[in-house]
Amino acid sequence: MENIMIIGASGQIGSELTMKLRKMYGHSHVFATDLKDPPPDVRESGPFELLDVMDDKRLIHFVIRHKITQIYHLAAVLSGNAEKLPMQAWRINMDGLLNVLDLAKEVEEIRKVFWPSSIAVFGPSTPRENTPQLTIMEPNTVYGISKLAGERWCEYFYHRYQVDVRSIRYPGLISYKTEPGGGTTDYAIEIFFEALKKGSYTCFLRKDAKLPMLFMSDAIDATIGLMEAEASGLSIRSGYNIGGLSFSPDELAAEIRKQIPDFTIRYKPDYRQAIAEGWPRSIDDHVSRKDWGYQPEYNLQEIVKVMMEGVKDKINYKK
Ligand code: NAD
Ligand code: AKB
Repeated sequence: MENIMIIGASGQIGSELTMKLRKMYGHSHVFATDLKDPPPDVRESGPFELLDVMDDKRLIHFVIRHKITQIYHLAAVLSGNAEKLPMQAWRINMDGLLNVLDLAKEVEEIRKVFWPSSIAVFGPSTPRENTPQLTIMEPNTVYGISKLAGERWCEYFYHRYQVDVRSIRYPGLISYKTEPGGGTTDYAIEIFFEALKKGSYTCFLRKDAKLPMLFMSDAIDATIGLMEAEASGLSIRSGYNIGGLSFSPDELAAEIRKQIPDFTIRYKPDYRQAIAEGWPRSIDDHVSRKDWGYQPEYNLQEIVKVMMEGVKDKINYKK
């Protein structure tokens, strides 16, 4: 029997991953934790506890008390916010991960750990089109540096202590349930809320800032797919590349305009444009497809359709 702990369960990914894992493993076996309260469905459908991943003593008590066998460690400071407080972001992103890896090394019952990396591990010297799994990695953001160091630590713990840690380099994730946490790709979510509320949006990236993106349900399926894969088939213990689709703000705006013909977009790039310029424009994910059968489903048209419906419900849109 599995008992699963999610750290960062109130965030954009955690709030959806928790619900999916509860359906699969039983509601009482998926323990959600975060520094802040979760959305009502997470709070009401199973156990939730306020917990700081920096508190290693409480962490170990929690794991032993609930006989935890798998940890999904999602808590982090994302790219945009990390540039505002670099040292704080570094501490949360690194010490949080090291607490979890060290715990998994000490507690034999913990069989598997998931920790997300990001396309932010790449930098301006990386080939930007069809970015390979193995390539030059010289990130120039504190978030990217913390993700690259995190990948090195994951691989180290796997080889040195046999901790079965698995990781994906997520691209920008698109969803409407929970607000995104302060990243560079957040524009691709905000745009839907503003389009429906105001009919216009001011984008903080340039119109041609093309980035790899993925719909949340594809990201959740990929995460669980990787965690359920046979360990013997996994050739990567740093972070797996996964792609999906790639688009720029003006391509997304054009797709939204098919549903809201009067929608207008202005461009006012800020510090996040420089972050986007150091990231890949598209991703080569053939290693993930080969090792554990990664296969995303949603294209841009489908994402826009589902986002429009979801955001309308969320804001009680009436027209
Ligand atoms: P988020 O900011 O929405 O959620 C993170 C959650 O962690 C928040 O609920 C926050 O309260 C919690 N948290 C922060 N500090 C904590 C602490 N000390 N102890 C416990 N909880 C704490 O972020 P997200 O988008 O859900 O991302 C989750 C993970 O996925 C992060 O590691 C992020 O870097 C990675 N990722 C996300 C994306 C994306 O597009 N969302 C892309 C690439 C990688
Ligand atoms: C961010 O923009 O910081 C995240 C990411 C791609 O890691 N969405």
